[in-house]
Amino acid sequence: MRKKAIVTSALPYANGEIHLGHVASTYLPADVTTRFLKSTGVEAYYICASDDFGTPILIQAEKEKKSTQEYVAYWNKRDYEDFSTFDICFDFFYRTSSPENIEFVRYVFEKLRNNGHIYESEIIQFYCKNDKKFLPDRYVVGTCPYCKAPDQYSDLCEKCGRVPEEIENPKCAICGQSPVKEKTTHYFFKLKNFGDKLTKWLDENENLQKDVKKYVQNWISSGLVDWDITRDIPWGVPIPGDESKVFYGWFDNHLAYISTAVKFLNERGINGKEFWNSADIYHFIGKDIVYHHYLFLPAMRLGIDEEYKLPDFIPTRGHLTLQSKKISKSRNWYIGLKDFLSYYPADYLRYYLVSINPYSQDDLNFDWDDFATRINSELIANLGNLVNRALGFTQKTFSGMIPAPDVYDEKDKEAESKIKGLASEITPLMEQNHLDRALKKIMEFSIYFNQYFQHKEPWKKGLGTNTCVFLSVNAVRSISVALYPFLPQSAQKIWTQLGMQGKVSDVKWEQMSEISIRPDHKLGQIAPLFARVEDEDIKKHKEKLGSK
Ligand code: B3M
Ligand code: ZN
Repeated sequence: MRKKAIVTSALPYANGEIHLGHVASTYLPADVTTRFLKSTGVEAYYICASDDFGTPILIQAEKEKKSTQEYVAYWNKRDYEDFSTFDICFDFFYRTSSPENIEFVRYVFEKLRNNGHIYESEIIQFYCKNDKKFLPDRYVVGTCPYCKAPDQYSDLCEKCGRVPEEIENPKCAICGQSPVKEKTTHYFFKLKNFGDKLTKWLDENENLQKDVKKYVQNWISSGLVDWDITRDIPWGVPIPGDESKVFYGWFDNHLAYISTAVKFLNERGINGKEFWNSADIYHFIGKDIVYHHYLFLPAMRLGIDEEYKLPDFIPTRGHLTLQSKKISKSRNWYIGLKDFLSYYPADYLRYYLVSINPYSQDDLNFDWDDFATRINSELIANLGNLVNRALGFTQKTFSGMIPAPDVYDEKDKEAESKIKGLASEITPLMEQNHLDRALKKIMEFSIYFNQYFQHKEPWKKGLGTNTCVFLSVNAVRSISVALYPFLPQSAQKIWTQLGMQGKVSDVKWEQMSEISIRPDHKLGQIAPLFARVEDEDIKKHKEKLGSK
């Protein structure tokens, strides 16, 4: 691992509100990882932007009779607010329609063209005579030529994850009529040029998930198709020399990872390009955009002579289902992030979504009852209980002053070694992206100390009481440090209740394994950390789903 890192999450389309499906697979894991990296002393920056271009946005802005600029500005602001409420802490959140990105995209295009990776070709495009428009991408629906799934957009099959070369049985998405075909000149990116280099990159990069690699390699060996990067629409990055046309959104959006990071860094007096090339690059994504991030993105970076290095990590996770059904906005089968956070604290959702989210392609399921059970029986009955018990007992019995420990018996020695070993137990899991397992370890640590406290029976005030209190309070401190990347607000509350100075976010990760609360330290003000999730409320939330 390098001492610098740039972390990105798939850029949200500036086209509708952020819901639980978005945050589970990309934003939350990326936020936890960045907080972790920072606390280990890595100079890490979490960079994101709204994805402003593309046909769906143009269609929606037209429907709402707004200018595209106005439309995307609204969602850029709203997304950022919602993310902030969820404690997703970007170092910089910008937009793909920024002047910096537009300039960079055009620069990359020119360089690719000079390097011989671009050619022009006259193609036949769907055209709707009724709407008098060319119909790229989402303007056309039809059957996927590969897996035969019906009702797929012409730019991505949601069933098999491939980008169809030509959709079957096409219909205009605006009016439903069958389109005709018209000639137009487009630019193509020679993806075919990159098969061998991509294979080599995939083979050599040990950090990429094996199962994802495997199916990407299958795509490569079954033959890559050159990529049409032009759109005959008025909303996008204008193509140099042919300004009536724009680039396809997937040509420009991932370049905003670079242009946004570089702008941010340069403005802080850091050389953005140098930083990028000496940092670990992480792109967190959901599995529906593997094709774009494992083929288009690296091929384009290879095509500009790796002027900006390829990603080191592309953590890829599955989709969230809701009550075991596919999320759908039109059927009101979704939960907006903003709504959710008006019912429960951010940390409840962070806890739940990390817990159910393995580092794999498996889909994960949000279930209201399971959410309630986990919050009540894990977060509250285990962790909240330990904090309250250890600190409450110290408050009551020692007026909040930590007593000096007496001699250690076997149990105490074991407890002490649990604290000292905590960091080395969790760190590898964090580094390997197994955030769910790392969180589970913290919860096991808390279970252990609940049992330890129970076993020592300090309320009997016998010999060993002081040691029990001393170690238990230090264990609570360890939990606060370890929990910080996952539940930043709760971690800080614990920190403050412990009477510690400053912010837990400034404490180094490794220090979770120190026993640094000394005798005579005074605790802060104690209060319950969490409130129960009530059954009646859960019932109401469930009833809301699917109703209009
Ligand atoms: N805007 C969102 C998606 O397809 C898309 C991601 C862009 S990442 C460069 O999930
Ligand atoms: Zn039409």
